[in-house]
Amino acid sequence: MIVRTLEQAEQSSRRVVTETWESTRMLLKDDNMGFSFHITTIYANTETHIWYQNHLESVYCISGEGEIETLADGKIYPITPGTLYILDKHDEHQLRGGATEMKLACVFNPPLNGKEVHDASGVYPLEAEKIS
Ligand code: 9YT
Repeated sequence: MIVRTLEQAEQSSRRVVTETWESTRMLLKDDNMGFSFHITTIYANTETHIWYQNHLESVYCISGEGEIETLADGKIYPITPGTLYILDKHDEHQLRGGATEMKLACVFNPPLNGKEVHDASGVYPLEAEKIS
């Protein structure tokens, strides 16, 4: 069995920080579970263009508020605590942090290696560098 705490993981290279979000990757490909699990913070009043062409992702909102817009149809969905959104069609989207930062629990299939950040198209590469 594997046991990790968010507090420990945040103090290690599992914490990846960008301009609009940060994410602590608590469970990764190396753990051989077939998925990865992350606790992500979307900073308040931000917008991030995301398009996981190589991954499926489910996202559960623990706290805070924001919204997601799916670009294919222009639909906007509010995100509040208790909301789960499921990107089952590799949906290209804009993720917006609201007045308060959002804490999200995220699951990726296939699992991330550890160091992924979005490229100019909002994509994560299929194989990124592992955390050290
Ligand atoms: C919700 C979302 O996709 N945010 C971007 C970061 C991502 N959750 C990650 O890499 O952990």
